Amino acid sequence: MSDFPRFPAGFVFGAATASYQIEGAVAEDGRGPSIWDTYSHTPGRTANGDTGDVACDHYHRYPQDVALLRELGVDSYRFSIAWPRIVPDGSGPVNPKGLDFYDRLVDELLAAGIEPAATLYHWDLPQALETPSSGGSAAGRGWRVRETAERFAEYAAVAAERLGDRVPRWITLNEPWCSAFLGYSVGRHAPGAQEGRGALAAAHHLLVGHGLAVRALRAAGVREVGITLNLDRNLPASDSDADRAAVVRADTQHNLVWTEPLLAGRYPVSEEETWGELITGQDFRRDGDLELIGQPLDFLGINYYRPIVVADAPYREADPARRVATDNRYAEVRLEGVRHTAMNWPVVPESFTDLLVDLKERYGDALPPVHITENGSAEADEVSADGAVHDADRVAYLRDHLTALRAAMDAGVDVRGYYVWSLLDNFEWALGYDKRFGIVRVDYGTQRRTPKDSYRWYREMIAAQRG
Ligand code: IFM
Repeated sequence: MSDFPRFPAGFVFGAATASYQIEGAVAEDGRGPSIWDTYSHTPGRTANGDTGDVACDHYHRYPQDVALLRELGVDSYRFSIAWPRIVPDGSGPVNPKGLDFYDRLVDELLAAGIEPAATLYHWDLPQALETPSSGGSAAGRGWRVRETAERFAEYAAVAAERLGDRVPRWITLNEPWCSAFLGYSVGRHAPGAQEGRGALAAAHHLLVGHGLAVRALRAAGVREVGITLNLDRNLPASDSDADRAAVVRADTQHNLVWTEPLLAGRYPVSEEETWGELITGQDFRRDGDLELIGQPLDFLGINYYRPIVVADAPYREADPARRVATDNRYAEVRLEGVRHTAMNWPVVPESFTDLLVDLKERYGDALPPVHITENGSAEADEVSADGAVHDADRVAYLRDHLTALRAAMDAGVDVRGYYVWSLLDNFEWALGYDKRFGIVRVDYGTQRRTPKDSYRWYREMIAAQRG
């Protein structure tokens, strides 16, 4: 017990999931289709053609999952609300049965003594907002257009109106980098577009949507409002000027594009050297946007998994039609000499400390209290003869990252909570069900849940804080 890192009284321990990754029941109780339904059902988009149609069947099994959380001893559970369950067409009529589901979930959590933390957007955009359905009221074109941000705020208001009396912590967006750049530039996430300018417009409109949703949530009187970013620790592959410049481009796109408007009231000074003419001629920004986006936050959510080693890879002028705003502006290099998880991500806990300390140095008092809203590892889990999953690598990952987090707190970063990713094995987006992040194993054939050794380690670690 003695090697558990120690956290101050009141520090929040939690576990996280997301709607499309666990719920299933995609055509039940009036839920509309999302861009992830369309994307995952498009041949060749996901590993093994996996979809979230059933996932962990959490929509029906949520009482069992809440019981697992209670047994784990967490203070808080971070889940996401599926926009297409609440407003199936993206705009227009609200679906009461969708709201009822989250109502039941929230009440079940509260009865178990667990504080709910709700994310409004974990990537499941109503399909009608990307591609209008015939007869529907939505205009379409996804996050490329400002109207989607406005519809998002309307949905936020509906959700907060119904759940805001019992859900104290609200997260507007999860990892907008993935929505904008993986979704509209690299094409590896829904809606699978490969555009340069479209991705930059999406990034901006996501931030506008965040700002509008903050207003809606505050108007509904919720207690705490924040946003979750997957900030990256970008390290140069060498000392060369070219690789260092590549780090500036990677930092701009992964981090500064979000943190500068959110925390410093400006767009990144390095945006022109990062995106060139894609950003200089932009017409999607409006007067007043920075004030909207930069409204004070109660907390900043940070998801951290790994550092990225970055090398120079200049813009490929040769193929202007497929200019993308991300992966041809730098290259990612494998970090040797450290363990890699099943995602092939390097395990470097010190980078977690450095990321947080650097953020504090850059933004000072403008950095709100931080919640680590995701951290965890996908491992090649095996079920032993005794039926257990002895996931020692995941245990080590969690222990070392919690220790690194504590080091950042000792260095002056105000961190208030930590949510492990994830409670359950789940649908890992384009990688399907092959990658397992859960501290609870899910047998997708039977839907049987088996707590892994990491679940027991986390439970003991939480108990040790209180004992
Ligand atoms: O599974 C994802 C989650 O949806 C968002 N953050 C990263 C996780 C692991 O890739």
